[in-house]
Amino acid sequence: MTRIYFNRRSFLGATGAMMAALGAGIFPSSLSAQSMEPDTNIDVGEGPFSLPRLPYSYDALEPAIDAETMRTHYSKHHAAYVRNLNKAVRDAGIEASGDALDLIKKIRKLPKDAQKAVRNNGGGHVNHTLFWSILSPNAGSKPTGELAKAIERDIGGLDALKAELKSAGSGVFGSGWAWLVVGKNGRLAVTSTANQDNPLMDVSDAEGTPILGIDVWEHAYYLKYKNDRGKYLDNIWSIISWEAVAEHAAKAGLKGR
Ligand code: MN3
Repeated sequence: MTRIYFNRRSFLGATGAMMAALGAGIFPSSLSAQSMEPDTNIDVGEGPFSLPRLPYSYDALEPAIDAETMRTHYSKHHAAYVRNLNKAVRDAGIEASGDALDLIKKIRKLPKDAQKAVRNNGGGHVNHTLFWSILSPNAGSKPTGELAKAIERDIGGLDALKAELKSAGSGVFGSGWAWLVVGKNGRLAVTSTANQDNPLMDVSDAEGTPILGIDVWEHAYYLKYKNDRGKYLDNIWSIISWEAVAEHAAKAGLKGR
């Protein structure tokens, strides 16, 4: 089978210029890592997928998330998902662009023996790419505009949203994610998934397009919070970039009133 690998070199130039134009520290508002500048200092093996550069330093999200957690989470965990995803498509001879989101939407169509690896590692890659993009040391305190109106309309306000996401995150037994999604009806909803599942996966029970995801794997909080997942879920609001969430919401088709 022919393998088509994304040519990293060809987009480094264009993406570098784009990132420079956007200014450091701003993620393009796409779930696709393909449009982001790759971190070439961390080896993720041969293949179409690259690790998107973290747009802030490891200590930038202190005190909500400590530097050591960020370093390990990004350079070890996320990098391993990308490395293992590259290996999975290499081993199975899967044709893939550098867009992991495309791949995880059609897991059922992949060779049987590759499905589990793509589900776990493709999900891990997509989920963490979204996660880094909605965190910011310069986070605003509140959603504004259409997003704020939709949170009021569909969830009952910001406090209700925080409570629902905390409940969803606390309710995940073991590892997983709590999500704010835009449903097919253009409205907001809170949901959760186990492991590295993403609501956009064809194999997921959850539905919708994630615009805010909170990692509730122990590796996301254990060094600082130990077993207190609830405290981590309370503190994360200080570093949520509502601007980034609003950009994701617009792309996901959030309907205004
Ligand atoms: Mn994680």
